[in-house]
Formats: sequence, structure tokens, C-alpha cells
Amino acid sequence: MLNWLEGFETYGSGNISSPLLKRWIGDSVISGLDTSTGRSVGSSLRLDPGSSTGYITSWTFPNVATGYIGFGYKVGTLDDGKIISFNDDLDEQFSLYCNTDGTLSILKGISVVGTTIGNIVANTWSYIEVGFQLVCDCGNNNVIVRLDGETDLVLENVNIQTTENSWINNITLHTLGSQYTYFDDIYCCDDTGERNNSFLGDSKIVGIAPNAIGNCNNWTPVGETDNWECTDETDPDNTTTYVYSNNVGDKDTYNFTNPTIPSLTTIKGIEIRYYARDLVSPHLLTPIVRTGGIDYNGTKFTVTEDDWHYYHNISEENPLTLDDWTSSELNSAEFGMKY
Ligand SMILES: [Ca+2]
Ligand SMILES: [Ca+2]
Ligand SMILES: [Ca+2]
Ligand SMILES: [Ca+2]
Repeated sequence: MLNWLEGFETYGSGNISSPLLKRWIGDSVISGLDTSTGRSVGSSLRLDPGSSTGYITSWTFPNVATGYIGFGYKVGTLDDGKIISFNDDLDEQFSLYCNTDGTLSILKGISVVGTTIGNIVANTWSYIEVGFQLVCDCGNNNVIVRLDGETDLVLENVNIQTTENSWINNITLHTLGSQYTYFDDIYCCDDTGERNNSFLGDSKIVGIAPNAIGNCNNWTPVGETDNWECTDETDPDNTTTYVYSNNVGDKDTYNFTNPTIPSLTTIKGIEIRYYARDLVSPHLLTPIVRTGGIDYNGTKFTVTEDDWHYYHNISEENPLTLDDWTSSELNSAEFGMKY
């Protein structure tokens, strides 16, 4: 199941520390969080190094015992240092480490568990995937590293579990030494469900935004005439333009821009991302996907925060066809929410 993804497409441009912190937490060493040109389209994350190595850590996602994480990675000059840590809450289980020759090592603590044959290249985007199976704090865990779609390192029956729990539930992205360090197109799957239960291969994340009125417009717009215009910023503008509702059952759906998707591309899933707050008390929001003229309810989520916060819902298949989303189905779909 595809349970987490990040393309850095909803944080605007330039310095993005404020909205980024709604899904990521940085350390004080990072001198800047910026978006830069994306790996293929849109934006990527640029971690600006401070006086020493810095990092940002994702918000917690569901515990993953057997998982697959892929990401685009680029750094100006190769150096030795951590690229990404795989964590159980605040504790690192294991990490992926860059060596000065561009080979990658799996580390438990500071011990090298294994090293790739292939290598990444300076100033060039690589797509790195790490698959792991944590079963115990013992020597029975497995890990695979893939580089640009090819399996490069297979480690069986190794110990990569540091805590007493056989799972990870967040990741940390590191600056490599004193280099500007770029990340993009991050996915995280587990081995459950019928879809997205293994490596996805080189994957791209494209952002689309509301661009036209949809079938339902029950919510009240503030700051713009049409509801969709209040929600189309790729860098959310908080209280400047927004929609609100006080009535259970109110529904809004919007049309979205049509992404450019090459033919023969499989759409692995669609994340609907919400930026919301609740000033009174926790309320439930139901994600809505409208396809084929029918509204489908996603899994409800609770808006708990009185400050702006990101929430998301992932649709791995078209609820009408129960098959992969096609490009034309996505183009004509509407997305929104019901109070
Ligand atoms: Ca991106
Ligand atoms: Ca707008
Ligand atoms: Ca807005
Ligand atoms: Ca559309």
C-alpha cells in the first residue's frame, strides 16, 4: 500500500520553512529550506547546509515492518555522510550512507552492513530505492538497495534493527557534508494490499491544483468569488483565501488542472492533500473523489489542530473501475471534501 509520498509541490518557492514544517521537522543546523527545480517537473527540496550536517525528519506515518522507500537524490560534490535515516520514532533503526566514491552503504549505527557495487554521480539526479524487512532485533532482517531501477545490493539475514520494535515510522533526510542537498519524488509503501506492495521503480510526483468550479459548492468562500479560487495556491495563503463550513454534510468538489503524463505511464496513486484547521473542536472531514459523475467517499480524517496543518488521503485506484487511474479519468475527475 502506498501510504506516504512527498514531491515538494505544495510549499511554494523560495524559503519554505514555515509550511514545510507542517509535514517535516528540521534541526537548527539547517540554514535554509528552499525549493529548487524539480527532478523532472515542478519543485524539489534543497537542504542548505549550515556549519555542520543538518537534517529534516518527516512526520510520523503508520508503522512499516516490510517497506519500500524511493527518492530522487542529487548533491553537487560527493562526500561521505548519511543520506537518509530510517527511524522508529526518535531512534534510528538503520541508515543509507554515501561514500566519497559514490557507492552507498547500509549502516546500523556506525557499522557498515553492506555496500553497493554501483555508485551515484555528483551533480546528477539518482533514483534510490531501499526495501527492508524487519522481523527482530537479531540477524534475520533483509534489505535491498536499488539504483535507478536496478537491484544493486541484497543483504539477507542481517541485523539492521536497533530498537525493540520491528518497524520504522519516519525518515530523516540529511545534508551531505557542506553540500546543498536535493531530494524529490519520495514514496513509501508497505507490503500490504493488492497495489503498491513492492518497489515502485523510478517514480515521479506531479502536483495539480484546482482550476474550475466543480459539481458541489456548499462551503463558503472567503477572499475570492469562487470556492476553487480560494484553494488553488500551491503555497497555501492561510487566512487570506479559504473556504469554511459550519454545516455537517456540506460538500465541495473542484476540477483540477490536467497534468502532463507520458503515455504508457502507470498512475500508482493520487494523494489529495488538504491544508486545514479547526478553531472550535475536532471535526471529521470526508475526502471526496468524483469520477464518472459519482461522488466516492474516502476515509474520514479528524481535523484536530487549531493551527494550519496538512492532511492527506491516498486513492490508489479509481473507485469506479477498481483499476488503475487512467490519464483521461484523472483529467475529468473532481476532488474535494465533505464536512
Ligand atoms: Ca517534485
Ligand atoms: Ca487563489
Ligand atoms: Ca487559499
Ligand atoms: Ca481536470
